[in-house]
Amino acid sequence: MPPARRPDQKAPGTFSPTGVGYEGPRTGRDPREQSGDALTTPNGVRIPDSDHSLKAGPRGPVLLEDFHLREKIMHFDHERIPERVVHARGAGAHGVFTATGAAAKVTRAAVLAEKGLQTPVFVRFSTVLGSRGSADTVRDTRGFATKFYTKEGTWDLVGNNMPVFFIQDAIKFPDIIHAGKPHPDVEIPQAQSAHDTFWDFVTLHTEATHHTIWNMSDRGIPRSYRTMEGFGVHTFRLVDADRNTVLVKFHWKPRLGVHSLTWEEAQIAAGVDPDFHRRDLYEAIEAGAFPEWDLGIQVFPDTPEETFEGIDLLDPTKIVPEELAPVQVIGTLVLNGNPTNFFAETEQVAFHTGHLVPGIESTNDPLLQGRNFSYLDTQLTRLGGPNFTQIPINRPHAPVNDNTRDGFHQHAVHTGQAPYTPNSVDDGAPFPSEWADAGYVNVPRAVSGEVGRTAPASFDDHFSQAALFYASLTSIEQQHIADAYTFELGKCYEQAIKERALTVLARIDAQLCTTVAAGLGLPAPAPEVPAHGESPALRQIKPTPFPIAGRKVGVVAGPGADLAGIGTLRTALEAQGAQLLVIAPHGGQLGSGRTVEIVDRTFATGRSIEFDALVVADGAPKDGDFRAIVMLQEAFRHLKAIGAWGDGVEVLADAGIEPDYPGVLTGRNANAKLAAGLVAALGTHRAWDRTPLIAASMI
Ligand code: HDE
Repeated sequence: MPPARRPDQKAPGTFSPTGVGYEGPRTGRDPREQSGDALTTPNGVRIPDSDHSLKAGPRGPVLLEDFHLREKIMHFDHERIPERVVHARGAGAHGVFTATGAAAKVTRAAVLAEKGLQTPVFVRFSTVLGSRGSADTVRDTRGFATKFYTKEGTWDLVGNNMPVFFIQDAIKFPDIIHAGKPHPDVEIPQAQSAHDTFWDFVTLHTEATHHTIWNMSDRGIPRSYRTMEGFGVHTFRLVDADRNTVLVKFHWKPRLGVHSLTWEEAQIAAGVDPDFHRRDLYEAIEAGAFPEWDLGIQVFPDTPEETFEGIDLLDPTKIVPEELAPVQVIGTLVLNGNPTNFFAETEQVAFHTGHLVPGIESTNDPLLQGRNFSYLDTQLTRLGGPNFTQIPINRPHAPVNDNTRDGFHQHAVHTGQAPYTPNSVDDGAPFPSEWADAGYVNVPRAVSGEVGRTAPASFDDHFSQAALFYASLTSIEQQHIADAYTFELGKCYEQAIKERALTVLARIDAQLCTTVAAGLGLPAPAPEVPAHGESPALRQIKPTPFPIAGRKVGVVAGPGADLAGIGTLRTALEAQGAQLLVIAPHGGQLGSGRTVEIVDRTFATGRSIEFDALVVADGAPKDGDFRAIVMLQEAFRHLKAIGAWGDGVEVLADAGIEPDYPGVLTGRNANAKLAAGLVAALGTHRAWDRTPLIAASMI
């Protein structure tokens, strides 16, 4: 028996660069950060010249004894670490999570239960398939991973922007990812699902059907990270102080609403601005338009069957419609800080589904159980060893006294002699906690069953919820899905894969199958759609207007433009947190004296994809510059609000846009009425009633 704890007992101190109680990279000062004015070597030796290598005479040769040259190049040679095997492309932000206290009924986790408690967080958004340098706006699932630095240890909620996954068992993860990644012989295509191997797999392995239709929907091409929902996907178990349990699903609901790009916009952005989402997040935070989400839970009784209304809660290919189990808000996330250094924070952050705090537990979802293994394992290769929790962005904000020792990149200088328990040498420290303070103490549950590579029978239903999803959407969203399947399957070469994909669509919706078959020039198989419900909550297009903070309006102007009118519009938009950018034929400024407008974009640097609305100013050039015309036509085709005042309507006419078309706002002056119309139009995201016009014309 180790000796009892003495009142003066101290645990062996854990030294780390910032030590226990570290408050995060934005507030803490790491003594090992760069300091002093002088340029030095990594060892702190001041150097007079880092521009020329040490040579025998000005024409060389370079001498081997130039240790500064070798040190500098050696470090550079090793600047890269392996990119994430999935979710390599991402963007991160700091923020704060505030609990409403509503979760106190179901969990003892302070981060969720303690009313008003503020917990620092770091969030990383990502695509899945592309490499680190790939474009943001490709059609793909998006990662939505949140690290909560709670006072009870770190909790990671590693979710996606879609509530279901391609597979029901972690053992299939390498298969789906190998199928989705570029073909191994040529490494083409980058960051795309529109190729044979992806469609080969998802049509053979039909449990992928539900996730695949989410990818083919507008959710696969978000407008912004700020306008994405997030989902924990799996069912988790929450435990209260009396050890009562419930099962829950986590939802992040964006305050700005859920919005997407159009497919053409996404494709243009991938070329014109591959950093579209990364830039949007950064700029919104810099502008003070802090993105916000409510965190909600769907709560289910923790029954032995682990089902709710017949839906298997352990099947990650299934949702529980919000109409059956409403999402109850338990807190709010605000992202209010950009990273200081991309590599140190966004690249090195390491999430893990097994990072759970007291009051939040895993379930037997076989996908989650596999993830609980994978996320630790992957960091060994990616971050070079087992000490990655000592990297600043990964450090817990709770005291750490873990008895782990040594290993690659060990930063701690541990004191004491007995990193084991029980011990008497260090007087027994550190000490195990009581249940009330501790994590990883599962509520007792009976487990039994025959060993076997099996799955529940309910996991065989692969189509009913894909059918439910499609049936729940508006006709505009449904058309986008048909367009996406037609495009993606049209990019496949193997006829057999296209035909097999149609047999899958025949089990989702007859009209969808017929439309895609027509696009591919193939016969549509007979429909076999299973019984399914509907969940209108899944729609993105909703009648209620959304806040417009962070939206951008471009005003096409020129040397003779009505600058006072531009000022009026800017004031109205900025009052709502939106931004006005002036677009002109050349850079510099417009006007003179006290009435001056700085040109934000020129006809050369501006493209329609950057703007949520375009307005032509009175006095804008009427020279038919094709770049201005293309910009307006694209925005019009993408259902964006279009406006003009004064003789700006002539420029619209050159682009084939008439004042009476839906979503077109014109007026004699840039007055309050035009501004209010613009604000209202931005709040609906797009002029959806223009859809039939666009479908019928080739503008
Ligand atoms: Fe991941 N996933 N995943 N995943 N995942 C990774 O971990 C894995 C799954 C998700 O911004 C990797 O640190 C397996 C579902 C996000 O750093 C890796 C399985 C969901 C991120 C890994 C899944 C996710 C990852 C790669 C099947 C949504 C990015 C680098 C059992 C709920 C986190 C890393 C970040 C990253 C494995 C399935 C979300 C290899 C084995 C389901 C958001 O560990």
